[in-house]
Amino acid sequence: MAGQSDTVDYGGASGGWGSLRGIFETTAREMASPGALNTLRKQNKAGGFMCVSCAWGKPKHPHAFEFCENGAKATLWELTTRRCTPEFFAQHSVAEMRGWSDHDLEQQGRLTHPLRYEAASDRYVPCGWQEAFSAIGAELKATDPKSAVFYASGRASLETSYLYALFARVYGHNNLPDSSNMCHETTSVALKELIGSPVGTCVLEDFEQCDAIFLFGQNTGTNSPRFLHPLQKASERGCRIVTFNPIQEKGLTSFINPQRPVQMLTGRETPISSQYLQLRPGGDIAAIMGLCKAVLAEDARSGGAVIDHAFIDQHCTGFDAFRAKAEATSWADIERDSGLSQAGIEAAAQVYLRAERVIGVYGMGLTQHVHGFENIAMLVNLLLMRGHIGRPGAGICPVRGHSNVQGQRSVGIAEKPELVPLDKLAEQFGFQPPRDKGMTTVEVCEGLLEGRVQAFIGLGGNFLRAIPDQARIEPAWQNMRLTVQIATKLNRSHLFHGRVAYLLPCLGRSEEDLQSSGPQTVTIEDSFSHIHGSLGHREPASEHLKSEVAIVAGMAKETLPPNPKVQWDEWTADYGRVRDLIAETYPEEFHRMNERMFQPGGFYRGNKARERVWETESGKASFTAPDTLAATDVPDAEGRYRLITLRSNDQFNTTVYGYSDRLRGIEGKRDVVLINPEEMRRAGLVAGQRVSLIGDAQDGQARRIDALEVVPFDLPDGSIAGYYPELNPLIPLQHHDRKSKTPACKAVPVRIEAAA
Ligand SMILES: Nc1nc2c(c(=O)[nH]1)N[C@H]1C(S)=C(S)[C@@H](COP(=O)(O)OP(=O)(O)OC[C@H]3O[C@@H](n4cnc5c(=O)[nH]c(N)nc54)[C@H](O)[C@@H]3O)O[C@H]1N2
Ligand SMILES: Nc1nc2c(c(=O)[nH]1)N[C@H]1C(S)=C(S)[C@@H](COP(=O)(O)OP(=O)(O)OC[C@H]3O[C@@H](n4cnc5c(=O)[nH]c(N)nc54)[C@H](O)[C@@H]3O)O[C@H]1N2
Ligand SMILES: [Mo]
Repeated sequence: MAGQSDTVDYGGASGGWGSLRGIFETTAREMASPGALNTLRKQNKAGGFMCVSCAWGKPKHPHAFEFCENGAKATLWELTTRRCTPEFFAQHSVAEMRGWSDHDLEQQGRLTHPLRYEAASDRYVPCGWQEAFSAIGAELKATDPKSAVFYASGRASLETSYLYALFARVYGHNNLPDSSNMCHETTSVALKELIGSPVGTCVLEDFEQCDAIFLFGQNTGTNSPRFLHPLQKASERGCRIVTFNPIQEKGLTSFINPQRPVQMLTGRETPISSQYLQLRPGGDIAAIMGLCKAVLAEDARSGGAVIDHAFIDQHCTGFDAFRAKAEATSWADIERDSGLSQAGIEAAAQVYLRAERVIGVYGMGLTQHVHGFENIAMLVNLLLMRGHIGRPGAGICPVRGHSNVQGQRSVGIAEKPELVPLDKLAEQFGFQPPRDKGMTTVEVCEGLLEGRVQAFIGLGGNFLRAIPDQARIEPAWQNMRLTVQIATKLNRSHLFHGRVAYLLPCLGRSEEDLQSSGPQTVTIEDSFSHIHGSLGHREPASEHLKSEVAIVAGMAKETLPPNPKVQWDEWTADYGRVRDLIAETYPEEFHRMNERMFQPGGFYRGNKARERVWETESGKASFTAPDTLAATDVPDAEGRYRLITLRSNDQFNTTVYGYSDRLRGIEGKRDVVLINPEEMRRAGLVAGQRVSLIGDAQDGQARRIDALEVVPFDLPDGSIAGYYPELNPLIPLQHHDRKSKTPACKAVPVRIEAAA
């Protein structure tokens, strides 16, 4: 293990003055509009708008300032006074802007006008909305619907998402991948198969009752900072928090709550994790197997008093095969594949054994692996052994990413037709929905390389920058007939375009959405399946912006034949009518949506697994025996490293706010490769040296990124880390979770090449 003394200094605890400074610096950097800080006070409160950052739950009794440093950054990013106008586009060709960084593209500010790509000048030029809708409709009508893709980044509201999915199906395809395909698709597939629920089983209140939290591969301090408050309270009342992560992330080690004046003044930190296990990337199957093995051994010693055998007999399948597998797995193999010691794992198992109520929390550290499914299946095994699913204070808790990514799936954005009530849609809208499977994100990329994708609509996001093997896909992108991007700010995906291309600017969630019936509310679903109304109050960034609902409806109307049951104009005029449609399609979850949407804390959509009703094939919850202990299928080799691609504290996905990863002590740069000092010495590297990373997937494709600075960092042997999205060209397209096709952005096989 690396020595810690000569690695970079992490600075103090997460939260604290650093996070407040972060907010004020952002206010200045974004040149936020007047009153922006006041707008932040309405964030995540009934009657206000719901944060555009992460999907963490919104409590019934919010704090005076129910937002975090990164939620504030996301809002201020939207409220910038900078504008990216037609004059800007007249000055810069598309080819020129391809050389710009992600930060510099978005730093141009909010898009103000609908734009059409003009090949002769290689520029975006302003156009009218109706002109754009008519041209898009004409192109789509001339395209085979099966070759069109409607992508969604997980931010658009339930209302927009429902209409977007309806548009796709009436047009004739299920090609509705969303950012979830790169994120928690592993969750949607694994939890559905194993416990019958595609989403987590916990609600916020469970964190007030649990005795132990096992936390795998989720960087709370950066990616869901409001979760630090329940973690802090849990830790203070004696709940044990055991963390498995190759990196000692601030926030998971200690926290100073910026909402508590005394703590701010004294600087006294709350320790968060009671045990921190720095396992190898891809080592979770082995680590959890070790935990299970220790629990099984204790059960045997105690004559069956430890495991909840009654629960297993009544509710589960597959336990005997799983137990046989765990007993047959040696501690030597577990230690090798996890990178942890037997003693460390057994100490963690003691916490599990002593706890009455356990929550398993996880993020991308489990989902973004070739065997991400098995990672989650092992966590389910661990929880099921003592009946920790379907009880208050216990459960499985995937921490979702985008603020409405879970909700988009709930209302029909799904490439898997079996997840959607197609018969109901057929009856509601009088059409024959397509029944064939649509494309996932990875399948869209494969289709692009093979020339099978002809049209792409992006409802937000930055598809071309977020995907793996980016450098291979960019050239293929241009063979498309039509590309449409609906966005708030300029990004790299807009610089690659089909033969006909439009860039359509939309309102942000904090802005007033005025339609003919008045100001409109939208709704979103958080990680805990609670639905919240969101009302924007800010003046729109430009008078030419349209809402996402209006843009989707505008395109649909020009594409589809008239149908009296499909009333795009009426729905745009009053989103309440869209909510009535959602309630009709999904009555059990969304009944009386219009009345319930402003309930404090949101209304609960319900979860059968929480009630121990298992909507699986067998009608029971499943134990599984994994075939592998390593989550990657590229074997270890001399000089081969497992690369983790990471988010900094100063970015939201491909949106790079700035260059300060305060919580990891990395300032002013993102072109880095983090590696432990011992590995540096072995490889003959020195701090500050420039190196290249070379893809090592052995698939005949050349992949490399040059000029990365070596930064000593406390990481396990054999692993290195660097930033997403800059390193995405190193991730092979076929390096994805086998079952869900979620790209495996962690444990990517690479070599280091030092310049001669
Ligand atoms: N500020 C901010 N907030 C965000 C985002 C953002 O970019 N910025 N993005 C949003 C989105 S879309 C998402 S999906 C979430 C993502 O939030 P997370 O799920 O936290 O995802 P990552 O930042 O990729 O971090 C994954 C963590 O897993 C660890 N890890 C890596 N490999 C392994 C492994 O093999 N095993 C284990 N146990 N751990 C591992 C890493 O060290 C890191 O701490 O955050 C959301 N919130
Ligand atoms: N290597 C690597 N790759 C990854 C990951 C990783 O951990 N490592 N993580 C993956 C994950 S978890 C995800 S979710 C994806 C993210 O993939 P995406 O969701 O596609 O990407 P974002 O960066 O969130 O999209 C940013 C853009 O969204 C637009 N936008 C912002 N707000 C709005 C809005 O209100 N409406 C509209 N229409 N547009 C808006 C802006 O124009 C902005 O440029 O990346 C994935 N890729
Ligand atoms: Mo995500």
